[in-house]
Amino acid sequence: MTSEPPPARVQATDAPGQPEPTPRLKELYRTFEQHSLIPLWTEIGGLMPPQPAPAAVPHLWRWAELLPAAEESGELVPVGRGGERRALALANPGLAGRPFATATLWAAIQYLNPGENAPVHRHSQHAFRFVVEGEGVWTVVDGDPVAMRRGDFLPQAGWHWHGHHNRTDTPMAWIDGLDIPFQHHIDATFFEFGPDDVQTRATPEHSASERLWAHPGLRPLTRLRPTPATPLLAYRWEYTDRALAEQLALEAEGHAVTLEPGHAAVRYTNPTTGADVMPTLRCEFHRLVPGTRTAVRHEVGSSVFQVFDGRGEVGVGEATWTVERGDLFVVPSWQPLTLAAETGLDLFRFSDAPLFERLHLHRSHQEGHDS
Ligand code: GTQ
Ligand code: FE2
Repeated sequence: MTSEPPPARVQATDAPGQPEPTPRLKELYRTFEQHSLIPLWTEIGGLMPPQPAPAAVPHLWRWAELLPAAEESGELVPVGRGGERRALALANPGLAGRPFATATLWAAIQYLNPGENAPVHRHSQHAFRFVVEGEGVWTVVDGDPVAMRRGDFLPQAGWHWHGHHNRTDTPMAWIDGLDIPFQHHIDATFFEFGPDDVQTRATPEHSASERLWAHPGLRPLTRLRPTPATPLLAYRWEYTDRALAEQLALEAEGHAVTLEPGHAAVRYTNPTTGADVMPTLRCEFHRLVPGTRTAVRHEVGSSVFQVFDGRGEVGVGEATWTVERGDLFVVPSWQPLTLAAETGLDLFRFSDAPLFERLHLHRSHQEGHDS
């Protein structure tokens, strides 16, 4: 699923079982081209590989390089109507210069200077923000201002108006995740400009969405109908951190509650369904205790990880990297993944898994097990 030009036609003699490249056959191939026809027999290896063969490659972007690039953009590039956002997309080197982290996922670092506003717009793409450091920006979703701080996860489902404003005297950076490449490839994209300024400059501690929805196990009787995306606009670090700490504490007390020994994990969910926060994006948080190494896993679909805290070693496909706070890496489809914690290691993860599950295309494999 990329928009690259098609590869040059394989010559008749390149693939096994091909006919002799006689002048007559060459003439036939020219006829195919003239009539916009392509034979399956020259294409089948690329189109129907025995297992996923993603064009996207395993890749790491270091926070120590991303943040200065965003800061310099903050000095040189204004933010406003048209360009919409001062966001730098992670462009997978396997994806032909497109601003796509994987075949389906967009990941970017976004940056706002003190007093700046990112104008209001809405789009069919599902989005979220995740904050690895800093605070001071409010993202205003359908008029509801939502504070952004370290560790917070802020989903923004498609077709809701949103703008961002920095109300403090320090710049702020965060990461955006969206399903832009997916919606681009399937031609499902809609976009609309809103007012040039943000809808409100209010800076409440808690958004209306949190006041209505952020009470575990409790649901307003006026909101019993399931919605395809979460109505809760902020999942605060305080709760994520506590949920992970309690899993590990329970494990230490002998309860089998972790994903594997020393590996606690939670998924952000839609409180109206218990399913993923948005129809196209799965978002999770993982915590490894020092010295933990995960089993090697393969999964259909792709993921982006950001290191929230700690140091560790990551293996994706053939690549291994030492990672630290803020670093981002991608796991293309079916590439083996293993995570090893040097110190305690906290990782935010997002993926396109809901698409594959919905279409019954999901598969995973853990080396040593089947699932
Ligand atoms: O903040 O609204 O990184 O619309 C890409 C597209 C951020 C946003 C991105 C967007 C936004
Ligand atoms: Fe947006």
